[in-house]
Amino acid sequence: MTSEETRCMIERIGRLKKEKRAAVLCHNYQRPEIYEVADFTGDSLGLCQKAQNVDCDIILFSGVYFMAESAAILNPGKKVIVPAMDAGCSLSDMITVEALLEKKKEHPDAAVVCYINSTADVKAESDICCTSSNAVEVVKSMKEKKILMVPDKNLAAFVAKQVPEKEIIAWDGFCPIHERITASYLRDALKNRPDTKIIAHPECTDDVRDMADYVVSTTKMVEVARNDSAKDFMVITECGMVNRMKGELPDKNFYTVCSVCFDMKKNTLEGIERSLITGQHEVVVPRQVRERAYKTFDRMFKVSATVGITPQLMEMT
Ligand code: CIZ
Repeated sequence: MTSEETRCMIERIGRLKKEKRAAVLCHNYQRPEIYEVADFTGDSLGLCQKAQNVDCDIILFSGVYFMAESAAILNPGKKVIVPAMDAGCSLSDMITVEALLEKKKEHPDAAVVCYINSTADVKAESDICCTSSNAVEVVKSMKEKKILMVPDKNLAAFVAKQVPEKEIIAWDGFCPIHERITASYLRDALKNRPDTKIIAHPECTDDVRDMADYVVSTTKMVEVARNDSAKDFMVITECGMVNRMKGELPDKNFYTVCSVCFDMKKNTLEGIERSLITGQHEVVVPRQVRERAYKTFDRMFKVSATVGITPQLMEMT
């Protein structure tokens, strides 16, 4: 598409949003042109929470499936649609509800903490949900000593280091996008950049996390770069994140060692326009699952509110 065609499409999407009373929620990892049509850009939890307060009939979620499912769990009165039904998450697919039920039998005294990157079914069988912004606080808040953390072993290892008083049993799942980023790539990228601060995502492997100055969620990445007096940052996560950071903090320099999530990139402006016109593809979570999954979110919100964690969203004008 030429830049003129892109501009026209962005304008058409703006008109469709008004006509359909739709809000577009855009995950940080999306293509930069999608930021242009978004009402809010941020992490999955912040976006779902925001959707609860937005006056709209339709939520179009530009992200991956578990995110739209989370929006549907938290916003039962609104229609949730996605441009690409096959934009999934390999990490969330690394656990099934049947396998979780088996594991729970092995550890009947463990509390189950599920990462937001999981299906609604898995959330419904968990005690509490967490995100990469609040996983440490969520685990600390549990009364049980034994915690089964699903499905990301890297997030579990990150939490285990900070909460040694708990016995963490990690599910053997991982995000293939973050696992592809190795410490040796990072060392190469840092050659001749001695003053660069490293910001890594908790889904990265141990050796990458160990090299980082900050290990934080995508939401927190913007915040730590804003508050740190350093000028140069190396951002280690999915490649889309660095675009958001450059946009928000134009006076700082951002470099990245990143890997592309092709599922995230299945969303396009064309797909968004088509979805708004057709009202497809609707994400529906069966009521019984939704109600049980909602409780895991609700418990997490209570912990987040107690420790004062609030999502930072970029409101688009
Ligand atoms: O919750 C999200 O949006 C994910 C998957 C990562 C993050 O750190 O924001």
